[in-house]
Amino acid sequence: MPRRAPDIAAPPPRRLPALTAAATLALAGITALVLLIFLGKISPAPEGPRAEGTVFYVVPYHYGFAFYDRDFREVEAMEVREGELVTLYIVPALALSEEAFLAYTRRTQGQGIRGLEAGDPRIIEKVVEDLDLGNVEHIIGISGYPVYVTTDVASALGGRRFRVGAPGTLAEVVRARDPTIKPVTFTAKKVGAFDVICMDSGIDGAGTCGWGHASMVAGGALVVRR
Ligand SMILES: [Cu+2]
Repeated sequence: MPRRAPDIAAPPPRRLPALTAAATLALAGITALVLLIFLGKISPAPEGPRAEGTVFYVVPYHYGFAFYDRDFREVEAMEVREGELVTLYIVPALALSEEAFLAYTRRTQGQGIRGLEAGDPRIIEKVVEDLDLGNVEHIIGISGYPVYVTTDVASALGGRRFRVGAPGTLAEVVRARDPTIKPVTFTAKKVGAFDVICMDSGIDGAGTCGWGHASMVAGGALVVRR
């Protein structure tokens, strides 16, 4: 009995019309999405620059403030234009390593404070005393602006004087999205120069950061230009 010759002709391609239609539709969808993102109609990241506006980092330390722009360059004052949306990220100096924190403290020592002259070693002693007393937080305010942010670094310190395994630089803390960072967003409606201060926590004028609290005034640190 002769064997049947194998069928050389390839079988007709199987058609999957439903699948093809679905793929075409998906492709069209992706194309439309990319087009919308490209045209700026929708934003792939809702927390983009539009939501936060101009960014500055504010580092409160015992007993003063340091200000940085978006690129972590230190600035004397935070300068913005009238009507601009501004976001300040408050990064307490105590969120950083002991070394970095003490470097900020030496700024205070270099200026002198509360009758103690510049360079007086007792200034650092007073800071350490405050840390041991639990006077570790600051309340950041801006005169004439609705800014009132209380830091929460105590939880990161966990009862210790300095934070264990803390990052050494502001940029590192920010990139790690450290939980000690507190944001505040506002619109610069008023023109002028405004002071950044550590607000009193009680009616007696006491603060949360202790001995040098009253000296925590950065005069004209927010400048709003027309
Ligand atoms: Cu303070």
